[in-house]
Amino acid sequence: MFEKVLIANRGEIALRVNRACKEMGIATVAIHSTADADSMHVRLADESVCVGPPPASQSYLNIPAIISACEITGADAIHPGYGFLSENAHFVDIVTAHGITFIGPEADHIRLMGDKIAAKQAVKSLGIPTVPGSEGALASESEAADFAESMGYPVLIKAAAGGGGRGMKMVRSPSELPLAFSTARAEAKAAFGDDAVYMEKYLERPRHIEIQVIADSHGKVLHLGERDCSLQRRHQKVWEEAPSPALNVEARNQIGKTVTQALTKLGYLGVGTVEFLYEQGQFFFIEMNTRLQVEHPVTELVTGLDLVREQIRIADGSHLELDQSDVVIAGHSIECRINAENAFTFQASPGKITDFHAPGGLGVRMDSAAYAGYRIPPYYDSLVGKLIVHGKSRNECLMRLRRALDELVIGGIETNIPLFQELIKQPDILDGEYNIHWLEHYLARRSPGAP
Ligand code: MV4
Repeated sequence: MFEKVLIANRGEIALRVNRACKEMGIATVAIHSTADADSMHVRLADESVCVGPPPASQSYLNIPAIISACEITGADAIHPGYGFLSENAHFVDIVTAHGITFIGPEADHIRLMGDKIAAKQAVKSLGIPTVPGSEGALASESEAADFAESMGYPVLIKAAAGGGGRGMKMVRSPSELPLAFSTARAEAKAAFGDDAVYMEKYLERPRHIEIQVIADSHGKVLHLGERDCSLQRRHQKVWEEAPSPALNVEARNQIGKTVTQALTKLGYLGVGTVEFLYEQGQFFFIEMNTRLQVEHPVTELVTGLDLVREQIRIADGSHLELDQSDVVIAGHSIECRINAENAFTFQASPGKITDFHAPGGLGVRMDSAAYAGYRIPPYYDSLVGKLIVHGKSRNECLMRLRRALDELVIGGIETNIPLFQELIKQPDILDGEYNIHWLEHYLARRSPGAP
């Protein structure tokens, strides 16, 4: 087993990885920017190395500095967390070339899934259902028009190098197509340096359902059920739950089997998430994420598995110790992403946290690097913590979440806690009746500027 792991991240996920390492008897190295010298992730790790100034491009994305930190401290593996370098195939190549283990998928699989056109073609050929659309990149506006005509409007133009909602253009009618096509191309070129775009039938009211997978280096691939991440604002997830209120055991087992068979054929390694749109009982692949995700705790709470420990064991060549029949989805879990932002305008609210109390009790987990006196720097994302709750039933989970939200204290900054206190009263939320547009629709109707 690794003796020392360098955690190439910050905030709550750096603490999450540190916890798994400590439980496994592995020493840890934190990296940090000059803005994060007083951070909890630095205090809790065994050692720390400053890798650069506040901008992430010069610190948490600074590959030479991070490799140097590994060599100085003698770390034998790197855990990238999520974001930053977690899906950077070039980084994986460099780490590997230095004789350091990257705790994550192989570079080739990261590269494949980063190209949304190649990813879709690959998973389709492996039997995963995809959204009807162009087979590859659109060669011209007239080809785009022909495709849209044959599928029927509305259609969506997506960037091959995009993902996560970046570089999408919806087209409702033939007259909108020429401008949408040229704008999508130009924006893709400007944002990603690659103007390749593809087209899909636009699904009007789907849910976002993603399947968690885990694969060892001995060919065993398991699925750990799904997460419903339909409640999003501007492509940022706000509330995630497992299992999805929309799936039954048969639907879960069927899509899970399709996904594990495909990823077995692909030879996938590590944890991953296969994202689908789900509409009228059908799944349509959209993207695959080759990293540990922010919302992984809801899967941990319903399966009882430690996903980070499993990532580390898999990277070390260990066998997954369970079979698919041992994976049992027990009870229900919901995660609320607590952000430092105004609950009505969503304007970021960095600054000093004066009071901090994390809720506790049975079935309540708070993953956060915050503490009273901590100053949230303005350079990074606004996530202050994740409140994750488990219950035997969805109803028990909701009751516990309501209680935990009332117990949570974060003073000195603005947070979106009031939004969750509102959401948990909405009949559609209580009934699990929502799709990817529910939250934006709800927010647009909310009394502006309230309270
Ligand atoms: C779609 C879609 C409708 N039809 N594709 C947005 C992010 C990216 N991962 C895929 N996205 C979408 N792709 C087809 N063919 C609607 C969305 C979408 C969305 C998806 C998941 C969660 C929230 C969303 C919000 C708006 C649009």
